[in-house]
Amino acid sequence: MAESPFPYLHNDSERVALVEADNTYTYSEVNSRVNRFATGLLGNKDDLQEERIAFFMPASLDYVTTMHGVWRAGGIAVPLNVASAVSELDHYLSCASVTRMVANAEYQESLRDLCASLNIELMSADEVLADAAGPLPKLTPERRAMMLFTSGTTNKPKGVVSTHKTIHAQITTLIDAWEWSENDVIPLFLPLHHIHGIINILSCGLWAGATVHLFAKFDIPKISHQIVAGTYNVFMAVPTIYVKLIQYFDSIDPAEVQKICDGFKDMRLNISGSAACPVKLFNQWKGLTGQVLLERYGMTEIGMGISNPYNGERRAGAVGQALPGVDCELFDENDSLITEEAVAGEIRIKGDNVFLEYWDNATATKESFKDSWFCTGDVAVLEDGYYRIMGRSSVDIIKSGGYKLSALEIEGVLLTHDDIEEVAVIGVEDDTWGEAVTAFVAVKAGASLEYEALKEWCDGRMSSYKIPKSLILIEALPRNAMGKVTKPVLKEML
Ligand code: MCA
Ligand code: AMP
Repeated sequence: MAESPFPYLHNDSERVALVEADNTYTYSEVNSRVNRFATGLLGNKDDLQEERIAFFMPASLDYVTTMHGVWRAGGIAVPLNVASAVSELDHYLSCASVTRMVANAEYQESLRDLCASLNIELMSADEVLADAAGPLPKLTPERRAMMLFTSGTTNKPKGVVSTHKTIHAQITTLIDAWEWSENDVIPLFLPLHHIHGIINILSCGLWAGATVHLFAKFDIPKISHQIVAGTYNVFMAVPTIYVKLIQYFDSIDPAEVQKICDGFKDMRLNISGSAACPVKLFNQWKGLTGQVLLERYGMTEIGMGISNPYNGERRAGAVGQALPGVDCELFDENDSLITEEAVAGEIRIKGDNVFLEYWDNATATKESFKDSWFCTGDVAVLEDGYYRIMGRSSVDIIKSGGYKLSALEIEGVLLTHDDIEEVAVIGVEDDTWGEAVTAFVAVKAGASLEYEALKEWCDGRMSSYKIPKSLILIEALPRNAMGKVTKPVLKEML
């Protein structure tokens, strides 16, 4: 048996844990595969001692096996974005000093050179599996368990490290708050290198003994088909997904739309998060499906912090109250606690749900805490007992379709283009993406640049969702007296 500090996977049973295409896997099948995988990873060691093991695969039995296998063997799981460009992967792998990488056969060829150059052993999940499960290490809750990469305001993404205690706190608060049970069936189509997919859906589902349907991507027709069949009772997504569903409804037969909406109507819960849910979208969804979206607020460093109530009023445009076990307060720019309602301040969070550290970056870790409060950089007000998010303190963070992007990271890549003299990237309000990445570019003397050519150039140099959605040519960037680009002026220009 595994000596895991927490029962991440529900007790061994014949209940279905995962559905992947036409295959179903019970909890006992998944558990025994995880134990064999952990045993294989260990080889002749008795504990991986926080070795960083990366994995590069879409939602699948192999993904779950790898994540839990690394945990049970005492390693740190480093799930990677399968849409990453090679240069981005290079950064993640080097930053985390990854030693082994598990990847599907289809990805291995494209990863081989990079892994060789970084001295990383590349293998498939099947190659790791031992014939039988052996003894596994006894782990304490304080052990580091997972590293996720997040874009901060600085230019390269940082590794956010959580311990088993962090993950336990992040899961259990949601199990209670959203009343997860083993009767739940949920589709999982979000990427599995972020909290939303990993904790809120996959880990909560598997902790509760629910069934999780795995999709490699957000495949609207396939998922709609299951919704019509009444397969799911819980649905969690980013606002862009609800927008895309509504756009899809406009493109199909109204009778079919009615069937899909009826499928949603019968669910016990629809959740929106990772980015602001516009009130218009909240109302549209309610009109179409009768579902009152439960909006919640979270961050890679804290898991979920604030949530509208499961039972009780779910307020449009608000994110609700602090979750049980999470301390949440607003602070002004002098670091003073705000005690009155309707005064905006930065959200700061304390609790077991808060991450341990940025990997190998003590300075960034120290700077992100004040008096042991984690400073989120998000600004909110408390109105009539409900938090409402007002925005972010940094213009250099963009939220596009639920992904947090660093404007500085994108600018850094664009500046390597031969024809670009200077560039500023901002997020512009957008009905589908929430914010759309927009690049203001001044070209070098005598040079010219077309959007399509720039987009093509970006392909392979950054993940596709970071590629600017539009290009605005400008003589010179507006700067303040200190020479710093004034991004608010660029926003005003639009
Ligand atoms: C895809 N594209 C995007 C995005 N996604 N462009 C901007 N922003 C995006 N987010 C572009 C592609 O580059 C491509 O462009 C075109 O759209 C179609 O790509 P495709 O992959 O087919 O799109 P999709 O499947 O419709 O993807 C949209 C999506 C996806 C499903 C909404 O972006 C997504 O899964 N977002 C969720 C991310 C997430 O889980 N975030 C949580 C992190 P072209 O055609 O030009 O090539 S935040 C978090 O975890 C915290 C803790 C929290 O609070 O939850
Ligand atoms: P990430 O660092 O990728 O986990 O993204 C976390 C960020 O997403 C937060 O700091 C917020 O800026 C944003 N976010 C998450 N949920 C919401 C929400 N419900 N409303 C507004 N912003 C949100």
